[in-house]
Amino acid sequence: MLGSLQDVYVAVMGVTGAGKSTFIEKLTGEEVNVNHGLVSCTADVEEYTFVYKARYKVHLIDTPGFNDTTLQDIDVLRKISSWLSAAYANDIKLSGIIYLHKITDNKMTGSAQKNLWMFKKLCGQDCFHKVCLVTTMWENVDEGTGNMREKELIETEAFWGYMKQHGSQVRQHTTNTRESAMSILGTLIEKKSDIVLDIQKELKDGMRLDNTGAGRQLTKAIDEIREKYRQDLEKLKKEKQDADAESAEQIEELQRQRRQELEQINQERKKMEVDMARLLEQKAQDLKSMENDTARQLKELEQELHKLEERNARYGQKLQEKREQLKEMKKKGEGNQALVLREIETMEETSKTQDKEAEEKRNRFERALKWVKQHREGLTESALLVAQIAGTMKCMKAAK
Ligand SMILES: Nc1nc2c(ncn2[C@@H]2O[C@H](COP(=O)(O)OP(=O)(O)OP(=O)(O)O)[C@@H](O)[C@H]2O)c(=O)[nH]1
Ligand SMILES: [Mg+2]
Repeated sequence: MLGSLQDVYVAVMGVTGAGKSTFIEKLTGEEVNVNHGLVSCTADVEEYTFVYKARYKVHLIDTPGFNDTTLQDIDVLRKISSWLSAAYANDIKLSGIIYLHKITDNKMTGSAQKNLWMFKKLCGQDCFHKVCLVTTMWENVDEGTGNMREKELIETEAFWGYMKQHGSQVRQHTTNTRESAMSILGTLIEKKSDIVLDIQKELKDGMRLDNTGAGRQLTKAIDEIREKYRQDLEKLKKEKQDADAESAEQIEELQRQRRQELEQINQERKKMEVDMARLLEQKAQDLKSMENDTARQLKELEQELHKLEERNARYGQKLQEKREQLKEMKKKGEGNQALVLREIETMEETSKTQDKEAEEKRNRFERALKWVKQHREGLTESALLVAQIAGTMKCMKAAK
C-alpha cells in the first residue's frame, strides 16, 4: 500500500560523466537525461522516485557535477544549495549520498579532485558515515588495473582515504546493472538514519552562500582569477604607454576584453552573496519558469507534429490520386503506364520517410507529455511551497 511507504532521500553526486544519471536510470527504470555527448547533460538538480522492497519510496536526487570553469561551478553550487535549502525547509533529510567516480580515469584529474573537494565541503565530516564512494565503468578497464586504481583512491588521504577512515563505504559498481545498483543503494537504506549536511547547517544559521565552506572554496578561486585580470590590466596599461599607434590600438582591444571578463566574473561573484531565503526565492522563480518553459515546448512540439501530419495527409492524397490514374490507364489500355508506375514507386518511398519522421515526432511528443503530466503538478506545488517558505524566512529575518 502506497500510504505506508517510508520516504527515503538519497543524493547521487560526482564529476560530469561519472554515470550518475545512468545509475539512477538503472534503479528507477525511468528515462533519465543520460549524457552521450561531450557536453554535461544534467544541468539542474532533478528528483526521480521508485519503490524499494515495497517498504520505501526512494527519492533519488540527480545532481550536476562541478567540472570545467569556475563560472559554471558557481551555478552548480547555487543549484545544489537551493535544492538542499528547500529540502531542509521542508524537513526533508537525506539518508545518504552515493558518490560516483569513473575507474577508467588513469589518474585523479584536476576536475575530479576539485569535485571531491567541493563534495567534502558540502557534506562535512559528520555525514561521511552515510556516504557510499562508488567506482563505475568497470567493463572498460581490466580488473587488475581497476583494483590498483581503487587501492590508490583508498590509500590516499586526500582522495578517499580520510572519508573511508571516517565511515564512508567503498563499493564497486562492477556490471552497470540494476542488481549492482540495488545492492549499493541497499546498504544505505538498510541502515537508515538521516543526515544534515554542513552546507545545510551553515545556510540555516543565516550564513551567506559565499561564506559557507564550499562557497569559500569557490570564492577563493574567483578572487585568484580577479587578481590575475587586474594584474593583466596593469601590465597592458604600462605597455600602452610605450607603444606606437598601431600596437596601442591592439592593446586597447585587449584591455576592453579583459575589462569585460572582469565585469562578468564580478557579476557572478555577486550571485553568491545570497542567503537561504534568497536562494529559495530564486528557486521558486526557477520552478515557475521551468513550468512555463515545459508548457511552451510541449505546445511547439504539438504544432510541429500537427504540421507534419497535415503534410503527410496531403501527400497521401496525391499518391492515392496517382494510383487511381494508373488504374484508369490500365482499364483503358492507354498512356505511359510504366512512367506513372515509377512515379508511384518514388512517391511511396517519400511517403514512408515522411511517416517515419512523423512517428518520431509523435514519440517525442508523447514522452514529453508523459513527463509534463508526471511533473507539472509537482512543479507548481514546489514553486508555491518554496515561495511561501522564502517569504516566511524573510519576515522572520526582518523581525529579528
Ligand atoms: N560502460 C559503462 N558506461 C557507463 C556507466 N555509467 C555510465 N556510462 C556511460 O557514460 C556516459 C555518461 O553517463 P551519465 O549517466 O550521463 O553521466 P552523468 O554523471 O549523469 O553526467 P552529467 O549529467 O554530465 O554530470 C553515458 O554514455 C553512459 O551510457 C557504467 O557503469 N559502465
Ligand atoms: Mg547526469
